Amino acid sequence: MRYHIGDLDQQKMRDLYVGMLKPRMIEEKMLILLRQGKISKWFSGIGQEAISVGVTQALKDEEYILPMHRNLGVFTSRNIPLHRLFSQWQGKQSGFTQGRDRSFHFGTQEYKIVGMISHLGPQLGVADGIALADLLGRKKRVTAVFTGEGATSEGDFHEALNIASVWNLPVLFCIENNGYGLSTPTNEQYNCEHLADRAKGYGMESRIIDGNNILEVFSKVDELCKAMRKRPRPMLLEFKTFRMRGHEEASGTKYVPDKLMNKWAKKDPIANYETFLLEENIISQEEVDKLKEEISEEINENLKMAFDEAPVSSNETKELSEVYHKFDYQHIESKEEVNNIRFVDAISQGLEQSMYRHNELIIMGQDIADYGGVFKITEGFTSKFGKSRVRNTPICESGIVSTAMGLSINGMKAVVEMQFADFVSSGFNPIVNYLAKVHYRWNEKADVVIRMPCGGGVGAGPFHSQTNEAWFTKTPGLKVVYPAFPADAKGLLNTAINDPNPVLFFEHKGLYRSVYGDVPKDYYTIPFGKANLLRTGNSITVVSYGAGIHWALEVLEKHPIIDADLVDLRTLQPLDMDTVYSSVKKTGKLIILQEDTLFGGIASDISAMVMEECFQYLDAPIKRVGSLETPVPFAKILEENYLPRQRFESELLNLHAY
Ligand SMILES: Cc1ncc(C[n+]2csc(CCOP(=O)(O)OP(=O)(O)O)c2C)c(N)n1
Ligand SMILES: [Mg+2]
Repeated sequence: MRYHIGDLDQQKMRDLYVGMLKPRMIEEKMLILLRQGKISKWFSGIGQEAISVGVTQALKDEEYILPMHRNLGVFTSRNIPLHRLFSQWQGKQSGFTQGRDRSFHFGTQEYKIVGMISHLGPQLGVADGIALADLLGRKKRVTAVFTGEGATSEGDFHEALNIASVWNLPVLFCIENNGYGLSTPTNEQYNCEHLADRAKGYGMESRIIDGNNILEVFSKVDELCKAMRKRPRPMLLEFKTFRMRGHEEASGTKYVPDKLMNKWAKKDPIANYETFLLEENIISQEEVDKLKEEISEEINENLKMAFDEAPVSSNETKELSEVYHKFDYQHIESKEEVNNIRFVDAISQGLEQSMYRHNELIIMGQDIADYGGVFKITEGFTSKFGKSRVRNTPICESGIVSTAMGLSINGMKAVVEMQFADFVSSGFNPIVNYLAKVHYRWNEKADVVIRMPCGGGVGAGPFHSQTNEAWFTKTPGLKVVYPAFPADAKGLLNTAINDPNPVLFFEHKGLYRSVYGDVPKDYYTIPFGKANLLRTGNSITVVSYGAGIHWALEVLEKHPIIDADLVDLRTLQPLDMDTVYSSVKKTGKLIILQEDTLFGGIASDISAMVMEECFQYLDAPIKRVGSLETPVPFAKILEENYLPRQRFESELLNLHAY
């Protein structure tokens, strides 16, 4: 291996050596502990240390770095006390996830490290968001993110690079090409010579770097970072390296040809560099021995601390209370002056007033800038807030949701407009796995609202009509809001934007231009988790939300004989069951109407909870009404039969007569 010293001083060269030595020695210790059954899974980065260490040392402390599962050198280079890492791996309290997630699956604002989720790819989009926040704040910083060559096959890789290029974000995309993704060799993973060649397709620069040569890694990355801080732009780096151990320790390396293993063993980044430093008299053998002794002592002392720490205890109240970030709801009362406006105008107003209120709020979505969005909710916004805050995005839901996550990590707020709620399936992974779980895992907030124009009755067929709230009410960590009236829509949207938790905000398209209401002109908020009793009666409780509320109102008006409580849930998570329970205790009968197909929807859960809580008050079986168990059909006659409007009327009459 050839080393070019360039203008590096001797101290820096020693720092790079120590930087690599530490993760190597920790790993060697871990391999022993693994064999003794004292730690669980281990993903080895042996042989790849030069990349983690070289990149991290080229960054400034205040610059974010997003490592993967083989980047122990990132964590040690940021000088995290080792006992905290060891406690993390043992699932103990002073680890970064308090036993809630394993290995390298954590982040820490203290050390500006944002760890991975298992799904690999979303990490790249998160880096985009962090870099966007820096760029908008004129911070002149670089964000570095790692990926293996295997994960470059994920759509998230493509989306993140494309976004970074279109928006000129200072992200250093670091591919560690180590020959394998689990057992899959590179020739079964991609079909181009170098992954770096892909940069051209995205319109960005790239470099190929010898990932086993620490001086090359550090010098090149250092130079590129300096250039990117001056002139922000993304950069794709392909580090050529090799995975010297199994995917994880238990899985072995049987499928790796010996020849390959032997070839790369000769390129060991630490052994070669140590020889070089000794030969050049930059370090002496005594110093090497002493360094190893010191590191070994540090490891042993810190290991003892971690082993001495008691196992985590399980406290149900604590676990449940840390799924969501604490939100101090501030009630802002609505003033008296109102305008009679449409549902769609109320949302637009709430969004606009929130933009004035929160300078750190960014809106992202397809065609939302000058075009104003397909429903014209952000029409005129660019002239008020500029295109850097009202951002047209490429068509890449997953990448943009991840970008929103990154904005939040770096101190901003984001609203993402799904063009249609149906398309959220393309951004599903980061929502349910990243945003939803990040607070529980490592105490980080996901200050993101996802606006969901949803619902049927508009003759739009299977892919522009769904009301898919059940996909999200299932997932702890998300809040789900579903207003039925303009005034609620505005107040709840304002609250959603104030709330630092991820909120799915459902807006029924059928209500957009058909429902009017008196909406207070000024800014105000409405609390989550408070249902609205729209009508009061004594004989039946009707529970619904969204368009279902309007259908229920119609039917109840048609049948004045039915003396019903009508409960508009308004938010599905949190869910105001107290209002439902007290109504059912009064009426003794419950019918729940949801627009979505019935199976697995919120109506089923409400029904089950009422059965558990109010069994002795019930005078009739609880009735659930929903759409037919089919996709949403296009033709009017089919859709009318699909939707539960008519069935609701007959079921309500049945229940009334019971
Ligand atoms: C979405 C998803 N698919 C599959 C996996 C299982 N998996 C975890 S790591 C990995 C291999 C990754 O290979 P690469 O990106 O090259 O990184 P390396 O492990 O080589 O560092 C696989 C298949 C996963 N975690 N997430
Ligand atoms: Mg790999």
